[in-house]
Amino acid sequence: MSYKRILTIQDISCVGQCSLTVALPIISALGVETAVLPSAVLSTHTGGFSGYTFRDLTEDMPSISDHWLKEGITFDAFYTGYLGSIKQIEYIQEIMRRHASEKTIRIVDPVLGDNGSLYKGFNNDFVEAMKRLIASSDVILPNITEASMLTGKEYKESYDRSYIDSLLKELQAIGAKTIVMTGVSYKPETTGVVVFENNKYNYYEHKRIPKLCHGTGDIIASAFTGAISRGLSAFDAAKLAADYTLKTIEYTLDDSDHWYGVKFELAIPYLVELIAKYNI
Ligand code: PXL
Repeated sequence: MSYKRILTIQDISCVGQCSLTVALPIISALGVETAVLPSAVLSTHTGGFSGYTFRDLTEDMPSISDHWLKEGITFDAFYTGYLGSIKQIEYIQEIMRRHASEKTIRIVDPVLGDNGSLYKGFNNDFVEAMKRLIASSDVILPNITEASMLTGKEYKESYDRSYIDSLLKELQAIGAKTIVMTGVSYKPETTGVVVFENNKYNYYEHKRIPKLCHGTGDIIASAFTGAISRGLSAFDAAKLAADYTLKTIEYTLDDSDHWYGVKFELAIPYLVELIAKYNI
């Protein structure tokens, strides 16, 4: 059985069920060694808590990478999420060059915002820097808000296929290769994920639960990263990740106090069942 090691670069939100605290368990549960490079440490995520702390770890990155270089450490995949500074994005591009092998895939979740607005602390310069990271990646996983910010196109809540096609085209123009667009919903009862690869559009449509849940973007990107690292195609990895994410929301629905994240841990046995079906 092949065994892969990936590096994920995103923040530690100490409380809040997002970024590294979901990526590490989910990718590990899929049977992939998960090394981490924390971009920042926050007391909580920024989506609904106030007064959170924020320690930027940008300047730790070069020396961590220097040590890895001495040890000859490389990774089979990189997966970036929430990043702490523009300078950090430059360091990450260098890290991706230094610690790659020929087959390494670079997965970028361009974490910028949701529901039509940027997350707190991000601005236009940050969006521009994210575009540069996208140009040097193999797979990106934007939601519609992120796709609209990256392309400068209007954010729409209801849309048709031609709007999605125009976002995909513009993302390609900024250098995106495979695009996995999350939260694409053409009808009120369903949502799904678009996989645009080699100019081919595929859509996995599934039930939509009309509730906005924090952290689900990180959950779908983490499950996708683990599954593609195990050898699934981008479309199969996206399907597995979408099915798992839906289940994490279902486990959380009956608890209105649990507003800051989803109970993804309860659905880990289901995730393991999903990957086991592939016999890899
Ligand atoms: O889930 C994305 C995310 C990750 N990390 C931090 C965040 C958010 C979204 O709000 O605030 C710190």
